[in-house]
Amino acid sequence: MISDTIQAAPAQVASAAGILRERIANKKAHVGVLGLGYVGLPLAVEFARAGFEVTGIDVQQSKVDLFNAGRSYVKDVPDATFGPLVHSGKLRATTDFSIIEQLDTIDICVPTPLRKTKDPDMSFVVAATDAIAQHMHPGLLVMLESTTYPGTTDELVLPKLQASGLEVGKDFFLCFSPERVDPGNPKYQTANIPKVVGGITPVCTEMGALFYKQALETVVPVSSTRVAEMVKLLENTFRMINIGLVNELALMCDRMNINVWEVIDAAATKPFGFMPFYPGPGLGGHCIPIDPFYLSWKSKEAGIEARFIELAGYINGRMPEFVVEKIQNALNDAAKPVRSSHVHLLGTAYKRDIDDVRESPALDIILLLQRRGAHVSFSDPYVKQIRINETTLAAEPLLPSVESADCVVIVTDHSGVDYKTVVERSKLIVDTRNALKGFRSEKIVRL
Ligand code: SAJ
Repeated sequence: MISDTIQAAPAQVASAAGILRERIANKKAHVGVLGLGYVGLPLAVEFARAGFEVTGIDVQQSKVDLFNAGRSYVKDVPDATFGPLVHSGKLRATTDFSIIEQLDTIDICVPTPLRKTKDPDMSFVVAATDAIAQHMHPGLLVMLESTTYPGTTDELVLPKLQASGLEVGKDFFLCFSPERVDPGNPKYQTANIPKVVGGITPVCTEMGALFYKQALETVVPVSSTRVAEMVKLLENTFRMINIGLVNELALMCDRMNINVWEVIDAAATKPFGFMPFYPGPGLGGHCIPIDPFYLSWKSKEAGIEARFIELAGYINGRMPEFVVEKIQNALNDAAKPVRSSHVHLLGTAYKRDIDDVRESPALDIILLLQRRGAHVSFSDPYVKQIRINETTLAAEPLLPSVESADCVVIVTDHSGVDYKTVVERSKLIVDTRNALKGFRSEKIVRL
C-alpha cells in the first residue's frame, strides 16, 4: 500500500502516481473489486490470473462464503479456473470494507437499476462510494464500472472522495470504465472484450489504462469519465432503438400480411450498412430495457427530450400485449375463448440459452393471459420456476404439456428444444421468435 511509503520517506517523497504506476506495472498492487456479481467476479479472476493479490468485497455473506470456498456462482467462470486461484491465496473475498485501507485499486461493480418511476436508482453506487470514502487513503485508484448516466463519476462519486481532502489526479485517481460483460457469450469474455476507460484527469486515465492493460487484451483510453459513461449508453441505446424499429416493422407487416422474418433475412444480405435485429415478444434483461433510460433521464435534465428512446421504449413495451392479441386471435380462429383455455409457454428466460428471467417479456405475457382467465403453464430447460403475482409457477416437462395445451407459445427460442416434437404434438403454436423457421404447418402462427 502507498501511504506507508509516503509517510516513511518525507525527503524522497515520490508522487503517489509514480508509486502506484510502479506497483501496478510490477503486479505488486493489491487489487480490490467491490460487488461480486456477473461483472465483479470475472474481473477479480482476471486480475488474480494476471498475478495480482485480489480481494473481493460484497455485502452478501453467502456470496463471500461461496467465493472463499472456491465455488463460482457465475456460469462464465468455471470452478476449475476459480478454485485454484482461491486456494492459491491470490483471490479472496470479505464483507469487511476496512480492507480498502490496504488496497491500491478498487473497481465498483454494483447494480444500477431503474426505480418504478424509470428514474435511476443510484443507491448501490452511493453506498459503495461512501464505503470507499470512509476508508480513503493516498494512492488509491478508484474505477466505477456500473452502467450509469454521463456525469455520475464527476458529479456524484468525485465529491465524496474529495471530502477526504485528497486531490484527484495527484493523491488519488478516479476513472469510469463501462462493464461490457455479456453473460453466456462463448466468444467474448472479460479478458478479450475491449475495455474503454476515461479518467477525471489525464493522469487518472493513464493509471486506469495501465491497470486494465495488466489483465485485459485491449484497452481503449478516452478523454474523460463522461465520454466513457456515454459510450456504454450509446452501445445499449443503439440496440434498444433498433429492436424497437423491427418490432414496429413486425406490427406493420402483421397488418400488411408480409412475413417480417423473410424481410429481415433478405435485408441482411446487404453486405454493408445494415445490421439485422429481430422482432420478439418484448425487451428483457437488466441492460437493454434499463440503460437507455439512464440516458433519457439525464438528457431531460440537460433540456433535451430523448424522443427516440421514449418511443422505442413504448413500442418494445407494447409487444407482450401484441403477442397476447395474437394468441387470442389464434384461439378464436379455433373457436376457443382465452378464458379457461390452457396456454403453455416455451421459454421464460429473457433471451435464448440463459436462465435469467429479469424483465423477461414472458412474465408480462403470463400476467396478461391470467388476467384474461387462461390457465398458463411453461417449460424452460434453463428455468426451474418463476414468481408471478406472489405465487411460484414451476416449469413443466415439454410432454405432455404441449399436447394438452390449447395453444403453445414460443417466447424464448432456446437452442436445445425438440421443435420437431413440438410441431408434431401441439394443436396450435404461436411462434414469437421464428424458432419454427424451417417448419410449414397450418397450426403455426408467426409474429
Ligand atoms: N432482442 C430482440 N431482438 C434482437 C435482439 C435482442 O428482441 O434483435 C431482445 C432479447 O430477446 C432480450 C433483449 O432484447 O429480451 C436484450 O437482448 P440482448 O441481445 O441485447 O442481450 P442482453 O440484454 O444480455 O445485452 C447484453 C448487453 N451487454 C452489455 O450491456 C455489456 C449488450 O450490450 C450486448 O450487445 C448483448 O448482451 C449481446 O450482444 O448479447
